[in-house]
Order: sequence, then structure tokens, then C-alpha cells
Amino acid sequence: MTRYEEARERYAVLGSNTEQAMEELAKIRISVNCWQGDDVKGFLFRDRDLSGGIQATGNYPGAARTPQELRQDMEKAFSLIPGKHKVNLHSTYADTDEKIDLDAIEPRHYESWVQWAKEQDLGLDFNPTCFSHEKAESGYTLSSADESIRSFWVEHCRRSRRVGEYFGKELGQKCVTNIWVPDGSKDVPVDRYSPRLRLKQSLDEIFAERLDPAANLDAVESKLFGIGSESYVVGSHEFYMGYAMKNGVAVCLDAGHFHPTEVISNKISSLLLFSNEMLLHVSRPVRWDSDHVVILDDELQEIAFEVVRNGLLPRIHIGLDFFDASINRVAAWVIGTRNMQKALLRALLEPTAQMKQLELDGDYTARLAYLEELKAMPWQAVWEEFCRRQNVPGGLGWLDEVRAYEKSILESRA
Ligand code: RNT
Ligand code: ZN
Repeated sequence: MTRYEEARERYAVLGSNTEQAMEELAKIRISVNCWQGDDVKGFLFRDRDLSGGIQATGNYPGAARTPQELRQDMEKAFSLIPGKHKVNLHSTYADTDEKIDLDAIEPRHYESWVQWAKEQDLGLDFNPTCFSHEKAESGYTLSSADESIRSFWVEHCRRSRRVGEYFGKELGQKCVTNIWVPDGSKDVPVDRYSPRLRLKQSLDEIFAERLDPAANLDAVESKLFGIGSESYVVGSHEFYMGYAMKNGVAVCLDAGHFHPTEVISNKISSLLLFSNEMLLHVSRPVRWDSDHVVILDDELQEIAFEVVRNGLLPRIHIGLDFFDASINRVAAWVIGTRNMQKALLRALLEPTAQMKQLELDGDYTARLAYLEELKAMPWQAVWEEFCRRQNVPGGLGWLDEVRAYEKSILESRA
């Protein structure tokens, strides 16, 4: 018996079907954030520093400098990640020679991405980029009291949605267009209300245009604080939760955007009672919204359990959001994405129906026994088998490939 066959039988005894779990896992497209590949720089404004209270620390060599390099790096990563996925783009990753500002982006500036996505069987997601720009320097964008600034960002977001719809139509897969703005202030403000009123007005203007809901899903992402917005963030959780529920857009929950002991896993089952779909930014906050590479920790597992146990996979868009510039960036994608998949696999291997019954029966002893026993079940053997069937290396086999790629490609980028 192979290791996998043994695992299959052991899971069968518990009531789980490993074949079905692998089939389900193969269908899940993770939205992989392109910005891990170049430390959130993008291509429109190469000389500008990252701003908006987020930071990519480290200077590991080999960051992508062009759309070609970024695509090449992502292809390498995807060759080491089982399954077919999506790429999450920011507007600043436009591939064009034109000197355009963000209020002039059009679908054609992203044509090469669509072409590539078609060739690679990838989906695309999109984000307006309301940071790293002189019009964001005041700390306020969509909530700015300066009408010329506010309307600039409204126009950018309106156009971003059209790019999203274009992606969705071209690829036959719904694109999630997610709005996050850094707006807030370092010190305690006097007026918390007016900026929120303006943000609400801006969103109303942005979403006024009806787009094809099969092609584009709008999402809004809240935050607790950022560097430089420690005392006040306009787009708080309550703000966007209220806005989203009232206006039928999706909430984006970023794992790094809450109090350090607050978790997003416990929010999913509430929010999805009141809205149809949601977006996750799976990230790893270390002391703050540090956007470390996702590891297979308890919260990642809990997120996967919540999605799978409640049958929410069709309604939840799983996106990754991390940017670590201190390690090989291709490896960061591979590690983070594979971890997300491992957590989902472990959830898919759980005999959930039986365990829910134990809970209903009040048999909390058995519930605890199952939960703990599952941690020691041979899910790794199923993971290895999944990788084998998907023609990607299992175990650490991918690391040698990343090292070789670093030698042959990344090191030559001076
Ligand atoms: C920032 C948000 C946002 C960004 C990306 C680059 O705190 O998490 O999602 O990380 O859009
Ligand atoms: Zn995020």
C-alpha cells in the first residue's frame, strides 16, 4: 500500500473521502496577489515610493521590473502550485508605453494581461491604487475635502471597475474589483464624521454605473489603522460593513486589518447571512498589518474551516495579500499559496457532517476528540498525492526549482 492509499483508508474510517476532497480542492481558484513580485511598485510610476501606510521591508535581489518579468516570475510560481488560479492586479500594473495618470486608465492598458491570462488559463482580479501618488499625499483620497482630489480618485475608481468588468467578460470568470483607500490621520481628529460622509458620497458616485454582475463584483476593504493613520481610519470596519450591506457590494476582510486578538474567521458566518459574496485578503499580521507571507497557522486553518464547513466556497473569493521583500519573491508566492491550499485540504478532509451531529447531540467529548485526532491524521500524504496528480512537486521539491530560477534568471536582474 502506498502512503496515499493508507491515508485514504484511515480517512474513510472517520467518514471522509480523500478522492472527493482532492476533486474539490482542484476547483478552488486562489487569487494570487501580483504585488508580492515587485514590492507593490507597479509599472506606471516606477520612481515613486510605496505610501499609504503600508510597507514592503527587505531588499532581496531579483524583484520584477517589467510586466514581462513579473509574468515570467508568476509563471514559475504557478508551475509549482497545484491547480489553476487567478492573478490579482493593481491598476498601477498597467502594461503600456503611454504616459497616463490614474484618471485615464482604460481596459486597453491591460490587454497584455488578459492575453497572458487566457494563455495560462488564469482569472484576473483588480484594484484601484489610491496610494503611492502625489494626490494621496495629504492622507486623504476618496474622503478628501479637496474636491479636485476627491473627484480624481472617484474617476480612477470608476475606471477601475470598467477594467474589472472587461477582465470578467474576456475571461469568462467574474473579476473582483476591490477598493481600499489609506485615508486617515496620524493624530486624533476633531471631525470623524465629515470624511466618512465624503467617502460614502464618493462610493455612491463610483458604484452609480451599473456593470454586468456576472463579470464584475465590487468589494470594499476596511482597516483599523496604518502607519501614519494610527488615530483614525475613515474606512473602518463599521463604515464598510454598513455601506456594503446597504448597497449590495461585497465586504473584503483582510486578516491584518483588525485588533491583534481579533480574527476574521469568526466574522464570515455573520457577514454572509446578510450579503451574498465576500472577498478575503488572507494575510499574516505580525504585531501589526505587516503583510508577512501566509503560514499554516491556526487562524489560516480556522478561515479554511469556516469556508468549507459551511459550504461557502461558491460565495467567498479567496485572495492573498502579502508582500515580503526579504525573501525570494517566487518562493513567497509558492509558500503562501500552497499553505492556503493545505489549509483548505485539511478542511475538506474533515468529516464535518458527523462532527456537526456530535455537536447537536451535545457530545462535546467526542467533538473534542475528533478535532484533536484530525490534527494527527495523514493529510500530508493526500497533499503529496494531490501535487503528484497536478504535476507539481510535492514536499520541498519546489525549492530546488526556485533556487535554480534564482540563479539563472533573478540574479541577472541588477
Ligand atoms: C492595505 C490593504 C490593501 C493592500 C493592497 C496592496 O492595508 O491590505 O489590500 O495591501 O491593495
Ligand atoms: Zn488587503
